[in-house]
Amino acid sequence: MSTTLHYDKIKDDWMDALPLGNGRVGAMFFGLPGKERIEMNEESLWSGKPLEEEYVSDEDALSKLRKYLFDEDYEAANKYADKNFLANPPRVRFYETFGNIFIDFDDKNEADNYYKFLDLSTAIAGADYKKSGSLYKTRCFISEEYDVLVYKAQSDGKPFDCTLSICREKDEAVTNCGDNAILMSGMVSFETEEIYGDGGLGMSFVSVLKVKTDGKACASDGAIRICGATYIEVFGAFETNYDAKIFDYRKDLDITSIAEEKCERAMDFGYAALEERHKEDHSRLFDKVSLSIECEDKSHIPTDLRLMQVQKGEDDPGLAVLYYNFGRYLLIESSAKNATLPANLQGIWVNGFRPPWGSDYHTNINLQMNYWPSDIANMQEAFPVYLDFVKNLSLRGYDTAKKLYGTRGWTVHHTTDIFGRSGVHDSVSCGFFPMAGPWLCLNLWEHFEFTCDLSYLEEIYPILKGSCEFLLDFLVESPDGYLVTNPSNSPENSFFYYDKDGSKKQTMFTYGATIDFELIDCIFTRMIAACSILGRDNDFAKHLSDALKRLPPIEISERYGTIREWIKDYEEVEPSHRHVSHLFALHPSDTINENTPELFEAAKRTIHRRLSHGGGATGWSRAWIINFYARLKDGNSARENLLTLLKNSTAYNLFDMHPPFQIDGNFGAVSGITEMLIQSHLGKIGQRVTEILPALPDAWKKGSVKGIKGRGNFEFDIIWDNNKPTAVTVKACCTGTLRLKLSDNMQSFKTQKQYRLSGNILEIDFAENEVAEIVF
Ligand code: FUC
Repeated sequence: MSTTLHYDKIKDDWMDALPLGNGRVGAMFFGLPGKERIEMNEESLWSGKPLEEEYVSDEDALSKLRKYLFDEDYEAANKYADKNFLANPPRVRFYETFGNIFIDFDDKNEADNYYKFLDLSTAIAGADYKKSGSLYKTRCFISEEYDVLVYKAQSDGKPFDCTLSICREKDEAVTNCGDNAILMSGMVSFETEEIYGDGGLGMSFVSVLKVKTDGKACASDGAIRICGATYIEVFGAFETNYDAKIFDYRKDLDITSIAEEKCERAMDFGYAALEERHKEDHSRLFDKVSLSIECEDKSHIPTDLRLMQVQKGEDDPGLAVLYYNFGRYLLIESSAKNATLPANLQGIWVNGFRPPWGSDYHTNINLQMNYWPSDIANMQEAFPVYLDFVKNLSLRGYDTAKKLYGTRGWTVHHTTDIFGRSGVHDSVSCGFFPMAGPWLCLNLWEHFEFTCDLSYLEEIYPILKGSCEFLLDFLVESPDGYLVTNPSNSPENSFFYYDKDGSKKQTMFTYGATIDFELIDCIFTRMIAACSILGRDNDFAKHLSDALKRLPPIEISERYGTIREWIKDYEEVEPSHRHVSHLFALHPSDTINENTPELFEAAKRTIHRRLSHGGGATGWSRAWIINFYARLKDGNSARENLLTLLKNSTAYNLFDMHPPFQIDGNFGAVSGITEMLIQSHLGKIGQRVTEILPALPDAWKKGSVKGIKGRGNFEFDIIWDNNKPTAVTVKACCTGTLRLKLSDNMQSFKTQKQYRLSGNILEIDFAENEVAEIVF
């Protein structure tokens, strides 16, 4: 079965622990027989507070900066922008741990027959072991409906003694409440630091833990001592006073009462009923999709050993399926259910206080990548928090666009936090990426194409329009007469140039990076479609089409034969760079495709050049490459890169490794694998063409997938054998016409439905909820 991660070794390391979540509350379950540890998270527990960003720029400053950049006086531009445009403070703070729950068993004898697992289909983790002659079973899950962590330890033999405690190691106080409960509360404190701004106290947090046992429980000194138990059940609630709707905390929330009530309710409902309900709730989301590839069944082998075997060069399609399911599971657990914020760089799971990159929201690819799979892999329930977040962020971004660029509309730059910061952060070179706002809009649009929900389109319309207004005003005429972005960067990548004294220098900061035009083309085209679908803003749509005609085209580099990354054919500093931003038009956008053969070939050379210099070194970059190869219809290379992702960038608990842990690679890979099985980005908006198994690797000879989605709101079950589809079941989730590309191996088919053939496109009209089978 490809839905269980399991291990036979006891390991006391966060990276070997197993993630649980209900969207809002997260936990890493360690499964330790001596002193059990569960590290807790709550999606909003960040340091810092809302703050007004300061900049000293004005219109003259922007003109001056633009001139430096057009003159390629990049050093002066950098210095000038650093002084005038960088936000003060320049960095966003951190997502933090909620603390650790410990269940310290008195019996420290060695455990054997150890089995630790995470069942993705039930979202329950646990450990079974023998200790001092008793068989212990521990189980842990996070209830969606009751919004609590639930843990149970049971022995089949002698009663045991243990102590339950919770500890955050910062800002907290723990007190007892009666004999069977403890309460941890505090306010997040943070220091004054030049790059992060003033210190102070931030949001409040509370956790309540209650215990039920057949032994004797007695709370004292902020811990609960349990004696003579054959079982303990722990119910834990975790609250902060942050409210994502206002990007701020609320002083009027009594989070202690909320936490106490949640625990009480859960305890009254009882462990067995909670577990039953939890399984039902979870399977409704998780079971929507299933993938199977015929191969040797290695599911009995511990997951870490399977990964080691793949690292040694063995093939294991079953592990790829497990990894796929794990990625889907992670998005559901960090972004669906009770989530109010989107998944950050680590989803909702962090260890300690200063996680890498603050575990923040990076918006020059990472946040967007997190949501690539939400529609195609049928996890729409994970999407609303992304929509809410971008909507709120756009409101902040109006001020930023006006202050920094004097434009209408809104934008944000390459990082943000739960307080909606939107300026130029970190450093001018990587931070000056005002294209993050438009890029965030693409995910919003994609959700429309997958759902065809007109009321949703109404909802996102002002966000898209605001982004286009920003772009229209931000574009400026270049010395060559094109409309270009200035300032700009091709995310985090540098090129060589010669300064006016003829010395060879490097810069990231520039004007007119290729990704910008690909993005503008993508967003304007979609906005024009939105105007026409909703019958609005004709003049505005006309402005957009006029501007589109004046953008620079995507060029092929004479130097390398690749897609050119910048406005000029500059020499690359790092040919292996992890960002491949100039292929945005191949994926996630669509203007480089098999109907643009020269660019399509240049895109192949672009990836090849990156990889031949050691590219794809970070997990998320490798995951993007899988998507690229899928779009290039090269299933064998997509599979090879998936294997490399497993080999080089995957931890034993299957977390993606940048390194360190970063969740975007997990999500990017789910998107990539799904794109190997279905694509629907070609054809006109509203008349997209679906392709079945467009990039199926030779090695995946026989298999099936159920529940994946195509644009137009169709759901597909596909069975294949001998590398050819044998049957496709289509469910129309709304009324519409399916356009299915009949590739060479699909020419002879049968279906009970009426159909039309237009060249190699099979067209079938569907009513909402209608299901039809096509047999090949
Ligand atoms: C992007 C990447 C880095 C890292 C960071 C969180 O800026 O360039 O590799 O993933 O986000």
